[in-house]
Amino acid sequence: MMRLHGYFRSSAAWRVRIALNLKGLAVEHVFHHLRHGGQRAPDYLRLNPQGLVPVLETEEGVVLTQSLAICEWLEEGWPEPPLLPESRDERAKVRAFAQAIACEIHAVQNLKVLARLRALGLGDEAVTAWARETIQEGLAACEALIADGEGPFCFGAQPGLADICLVPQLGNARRFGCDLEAFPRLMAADAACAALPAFAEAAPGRQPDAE
Ligand SMILES: N[C@@H](CCC(=O)N[C@@H](CS)C(=O)NCC(=O)O)C(=O)O
Repeated sequence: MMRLHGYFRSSAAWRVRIALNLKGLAVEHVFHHLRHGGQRAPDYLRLNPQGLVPVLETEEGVVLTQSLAICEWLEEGWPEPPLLPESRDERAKVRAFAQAIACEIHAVQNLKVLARLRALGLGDEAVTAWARETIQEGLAACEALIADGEGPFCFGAQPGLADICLVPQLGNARRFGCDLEAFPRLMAADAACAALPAFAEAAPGRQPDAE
């Protein structure tokens, strides 16, 4: 059986949990407590020298890192239901939306960056404001990217890679107190996702390591 290394609150691991659920794939979960430094344990660093979750170990023992690479690997191995549209143009748009979240929002407000800001002397209030403003600004761009779409999901009638990235990022947005009322399309996609067991069961609060 495949093995997913994660942490209940990790939005990157959350993405992979959703993708696995959408594909109907069962995995063994291994949880690493990020606030206690589990990701820096020598055994874990041998798996992922970046010291980040998620890691997916395949049945053949191949070690995969980076949530978007893992989602695309799942897509190639189990094409149904598809996480990416058929049209090449649309696929590029979905990937761009996913990367707008993974590279431009999440990467700027993740645990490691916030810890660095604290180490540089910023207090809790300033660090929270950094995260909140980063997310708010990034989500405004995401809202504009899909504003003309029909929905209910980010790119049409079926959930896909964009939704897989959006839902965990909205989880972070709520944690940092963002004002989400300005984002009706994102909220509609979030609501459509929340109604699906694949998304609901991947939520942090449903994981065995949830606190
Ligand atoms: N780009 C990576 C991001 C992974 C990442 O930032 N993971 C966070 C949790 S969401 C982590 O492991 N943080 C540990 C740390 O910062 O020490 C991916 O998409 O997999």
